[in-house]
Amino acid sequence: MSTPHIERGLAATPGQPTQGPLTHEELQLAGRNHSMPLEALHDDLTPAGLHYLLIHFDIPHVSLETWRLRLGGAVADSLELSLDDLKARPAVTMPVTLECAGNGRSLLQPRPLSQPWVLGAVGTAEWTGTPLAPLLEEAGLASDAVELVFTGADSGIQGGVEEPYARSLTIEEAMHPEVMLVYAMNGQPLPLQHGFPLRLLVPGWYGMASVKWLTSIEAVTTRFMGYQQAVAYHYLQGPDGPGLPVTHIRVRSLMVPPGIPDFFTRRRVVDAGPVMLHGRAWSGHGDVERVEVGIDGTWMPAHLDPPVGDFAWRSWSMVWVANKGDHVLRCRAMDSSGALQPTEQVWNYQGIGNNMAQRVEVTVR
Ligand SMILES: Nc1nc2c(c(=O)[nH]1)N[C@H]1C(S)=C(S)[C@@H](COP(=O)(O)O)O[C@H]1N2
Ligand SMILES: [Mo]
Repeated sequence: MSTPHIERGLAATPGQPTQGPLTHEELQLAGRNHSMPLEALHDDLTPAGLHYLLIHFDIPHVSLETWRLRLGGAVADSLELSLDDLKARPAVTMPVTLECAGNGRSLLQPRPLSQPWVLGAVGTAEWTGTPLAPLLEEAGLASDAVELVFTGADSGIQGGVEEPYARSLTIEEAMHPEVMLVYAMNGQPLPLQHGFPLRLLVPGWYGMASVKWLTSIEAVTTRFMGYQQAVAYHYLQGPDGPGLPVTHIRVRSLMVPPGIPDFFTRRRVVDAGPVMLHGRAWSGHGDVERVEVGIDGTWMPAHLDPPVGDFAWRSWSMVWVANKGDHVLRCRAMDSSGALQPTEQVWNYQGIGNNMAQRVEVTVR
């Protein structure tokens, strides 16, 4: 079977940017990893079925009977914990906005070949779990431990390297009180696709840090050099590294596209008159302090509601009096670190952290 209008194979070297049409490989990934429909920005919390999904390899099959979390390596006392052991520990429930570092990738020109996100690789769920720091204190980290390596039950090949999905945090990063081991999402057991039975949650960081299907935490005395840590997730200008590692979420705002869509093009059609524009804004570098809406290039401040939580988005709104004709709507946020979303693309080789202000084309009738 062939798909004549979709480029296959030849140009599809992962990571290599292209100006060409969407490839078969990108379509395969886009079909597996869905985004959050932007109309879900209406609600404080994203239902699990609408929350974006990113799975590098296959969803691993984990049996609860045999599953244990192992905490070992450079520690005084290794721990082996069942899910019941973890649930018996102090529990915290917290809304957290997760965003994939590749959100906005497909809008870059040229387009880095990977999961071709448009803008919906984000969601806010209420996560329940137990804080990590007390567990680390119980295990007793060795004085020469420098990092903790978090490993998932899933594995595959990326960049020619076969490995389980694994990421590390420095001891200091891992000891932050908001870092948790979570077993529930929106009050339900963690769904299979979101990491059942247990995942790490690193609020404020791009999603890659929140390792799903967690099986082990290992204290190590040298920096972890796994593929997802040392090769992937770097801000680079070309194929050769090292570049800066990707960590916290860059400030971003998104709007619910107003009016109604055309089925195929998704172009918006809006009736003339007052239109309530609204959306959400978030940042992993500080509080969102300002959101502005651009109407045909003129920026105006939006009204901000309080954040849903310390590590979750806040909603914004603005009334637009829409006149007949074609218009371009944009939104941009600024956070307490002084970072402002750019209006032009800031390109990088892996298509990471593209927080360029959203653009919505609208026809007012
Ligand atoms: N074990 C494992 N953890 C993982 C991943 C993965 O492929 N395997 N993907 C990461 C990435 S890149 C993101 S953006 C988030 C996505 O979390 P979600 O699917 O629950 O939204 O999980 C992270 N944790
Ligand atoms: Mo991601």
